[in-house]
Amino acid sequence: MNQDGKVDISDIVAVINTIAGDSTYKDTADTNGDKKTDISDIVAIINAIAAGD
Ligand SMILES: [Ca+2]
Repeated sequence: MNQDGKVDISDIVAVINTIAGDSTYKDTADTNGDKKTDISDIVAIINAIAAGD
């Protein structure tokens, strides 16, 4: 999500920052592709981490 090649806690932080108004990752924060950046994207990241991606 934050383009560092890994899916980890830093991606969750990036989504939280995006929801809070930080535009740094606004183009990539929509992890699950539903056109919104919200808690569902954090869940998607957690699922990806849990799946070992
Ligand atoms: Ca989303």
